[in-house]
Amino acid sequence: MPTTLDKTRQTLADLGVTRPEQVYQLFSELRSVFEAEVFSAAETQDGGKLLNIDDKWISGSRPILTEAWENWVDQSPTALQAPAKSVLSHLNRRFKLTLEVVRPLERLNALNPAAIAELFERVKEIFDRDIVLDSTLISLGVTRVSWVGRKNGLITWITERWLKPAKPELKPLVGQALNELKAHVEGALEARRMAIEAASDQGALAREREDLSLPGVMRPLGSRHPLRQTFEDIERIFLSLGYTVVAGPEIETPYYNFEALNIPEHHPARDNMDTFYLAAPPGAGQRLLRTHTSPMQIRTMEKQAPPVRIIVPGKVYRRDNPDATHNFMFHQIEGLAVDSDITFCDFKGTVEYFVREFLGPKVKTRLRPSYFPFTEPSVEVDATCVFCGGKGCGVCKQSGWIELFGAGMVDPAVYGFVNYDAKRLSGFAFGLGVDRLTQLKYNTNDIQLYFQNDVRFLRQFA
Ligand code: FA5
Repeated sequence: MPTTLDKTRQTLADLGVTRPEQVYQLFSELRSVFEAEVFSAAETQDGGKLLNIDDKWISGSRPILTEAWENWVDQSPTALQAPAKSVLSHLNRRFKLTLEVVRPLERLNALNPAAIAELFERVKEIFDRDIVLDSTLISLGVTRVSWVGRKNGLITWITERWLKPAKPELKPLVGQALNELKAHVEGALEARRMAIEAASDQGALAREREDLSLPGVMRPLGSRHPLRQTFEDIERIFLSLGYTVVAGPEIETPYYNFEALNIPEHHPARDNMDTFYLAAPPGAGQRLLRTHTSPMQIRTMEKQAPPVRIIVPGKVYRRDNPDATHNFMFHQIEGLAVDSDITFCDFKGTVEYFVREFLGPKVKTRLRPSYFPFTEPSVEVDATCVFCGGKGCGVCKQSGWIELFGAGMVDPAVYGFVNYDAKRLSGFAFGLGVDRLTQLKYNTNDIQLYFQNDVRFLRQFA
C-alpha cells in the first residue's frame, strides 16, 4: 500500500483514480497528513519546524504540492485535469491557512479590526471550499474533524492561538468573529450532511425504482366457476323477492338432518339419502355430513319468529357413486317461506317466477305430485325442455319436460319441532340441485366436468 505521500509521486492513472470524487478523496487524505505534521510541530512551539513544513509542502525547491501538480494535473486525462487542478490550488491556500492558525495574530500582522475581519473572511472562504469537495458522509466526517475536532480542529487552534493571546482591546472583536465562524462552520456541516443523506436516499430510490419498460408477468385471468355463477343467478332472483341468504353447518346432527324434518329412524326416506357418518369420540353425539340443506329450515325457525323468507346455498354430501348425474358432494339451495297467510298459489307463483327468470320467459312449469316427509303436499317441479321447446328430444327423453327440483307446502308436523303455531302459520319450501340446474342450463351431459377443474372446460363459461 503506498502511503499518502507516495501517492503524490504517482499519476492518477497509476492510482486507479478515474472519477473526480476519487481526486477529492486524495485531497482529504493529503490534508489529514499535512495537518498532523503541522499540529505536532505547533505543539512544540518551535517556529523552525513550521518553516520546514512550509518548505517541504508548499514553498521549497521541490515541494510535495508541486510534485502532486505534475503527476495529478499535467499527466492526467482531460476529464480529471480540471478537478485535480482546482483541488490542488485549493490545497495550496488551505495549507497556508493551517500554518497560519497555529501562529498568533501579531505574527500574521493582523492587529487592527480590518485585518482581523479580512483574515476571518479568508478562513470562511477556505472552509466553504473544503466542504463542497465532500460528497460522502465519510469525507464530510474528515472535514468535520479537521475544523471542529476538539483537540486538533482549526477552530480550536484559532481559539488557542488567535483569541486567547489577543490584546485586550482586540479580544472582543476576535471573539465575535470566531463565534460567527464557528456558527457558520457548524451550520454548513449540518446542511451538507443533510444534503448528502438526501442525495443518497434519492440514489437508493433511483436504484430501487421499478423498470416499467420491462415486460410484465402475464397472469392468466380467471373467471367464476359455472356452479358459482348459478349460485349467484339464483341468489339474485330470490333476493329480488325479499329473501335473505343464510349459511349453515356442513357437519350436522341426525336430529336436524332427519328427525326434526319428520324423518324418524328407520323411515324409508333415509335410504334415499345414503349418509356419511363421522367417527365420533365415545360418549359424543352422532354427527354426519348433511345430506341436504333442509336442516337449515329447522335451525332458522328455531331461532327466528315468523315471517321467514330465506334461501340456504351450500354443499351437501351423499354416499352416491359418481356418474353423469351424481356426485358424492354436490350443491343445493334450500328455500323456505313461512307466514300467517301463505297459500299454495303463492308457492306456485314463486316457483313459476323463479323458473322463468332462471331459464327464460318461454319456459313453462308443471307441478307433479311427489313425496317428501317434511312437505305436504309435495311436488316435483318440471319445466318444458329448454333444448326442444317442449317438442321432445334426446335430452328430455322425448317427453318435452325436464325435472327441475323438489318442493312443497311445509308439513304442519315440522312446525311442532320448532314451536311454531301450525294452526296460524303456513308456508312452502323447495330444494334446488345447483349442479343439475347448471347441467341443464348449459346442456352438459356429465356432472363430473364441474368437479374436475379442467380449465379447457371451465374457460367456456368465462
Ligand atoms: C332433497 O334433498 C330435499 N331436501 C329437497 C326439498 C327441499 C324438497 C325442501 C322439498 C322441500 P332430493 O333428495 O330429491 O331432495 O335432492 C334434491 C336435488 O339434489 C335433486 O333434485 C338433484 O338435483 C340433486 N341431487 C340429489 N342427489 C344428487 C347427487 N348425488 N349428485 C348431484 N345432485 C344430486
